Amino acid sequence: MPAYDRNNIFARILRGELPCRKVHEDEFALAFHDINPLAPVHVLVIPKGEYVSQADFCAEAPAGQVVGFWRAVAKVARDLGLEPEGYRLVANHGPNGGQLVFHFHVHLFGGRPMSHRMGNMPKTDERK
Ligand code: DGP
Repeated sequence: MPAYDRNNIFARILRGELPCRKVHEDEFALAFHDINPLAPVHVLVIPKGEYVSQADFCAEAPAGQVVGFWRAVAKVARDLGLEPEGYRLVANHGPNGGQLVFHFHVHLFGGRPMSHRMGNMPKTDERK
């Protein structure tokens, strides 16, 4: 994995240097709509801190921040009304995982049934 780049896109969004369509913000996390949505709801949740990946985040972040981040993910899903029908969480890790932005983030997909083909990201026209 690369070292953390303080000028990656999500770092710049966190600093307010680039705009985003914000869904939620608290002391642990920022959530915003993905620029290229793959589902009716496609939100990214990122921790406040310099973490390249989920592995980096879990190894390096204080325990309270890890808990706070994952609670924020759950809150976003709940607040967007996704709980009753369900949703999918994805965290891409490294090149084989398809990670493009090296600031740890969780994709939250909802608003339609997801495929069982877990190896692929959902496509906009995908059906069950
Ligand atoms: P990943 O492959 O897991 O690293 O996904 C990166 C996601 O980030 C991808 O779905 C597109 C999204 N993205 C990239 N640049 C921007 C941006 O400037 N704004 C927003 N909102 N999303 C972005």
